[in-house]
Amino acid sequence: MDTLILYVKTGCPWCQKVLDFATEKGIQFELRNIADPAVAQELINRGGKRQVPYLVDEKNAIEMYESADIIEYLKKI
Ligand SMILES: N[C@@H](CCC(=O)N[C@@H](CS)C(=O)NCC(=O)O)C(=O)O
Repeated sequence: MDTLILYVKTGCPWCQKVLDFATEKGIQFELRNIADPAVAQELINRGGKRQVPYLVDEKNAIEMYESADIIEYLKKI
């Protein structure tokens, strides 16, 4: 599987929900934490707002906010 990037924030329950689901399914991410202002700016440039979790699947040119949508997407890949 190609690299999946997940923008997260420490202590974010919605991020944790996605991370727990991914662990169950054996899916791995490159994690980017928006505690780093440069990463937060990168997220805003990509998606338009500062909200995590945010998934990037570069191979399939898919990017999305919303933990429930991310989990539904991960079920299909
Ligand atoms: N409905 C969204 C809620 C996401 C959400 O509320 N994320 C918070 C952190 S838990 C956030 O990004 N807040 C902006 C910030 O922390 O800068 C989801 O399920 O993904």
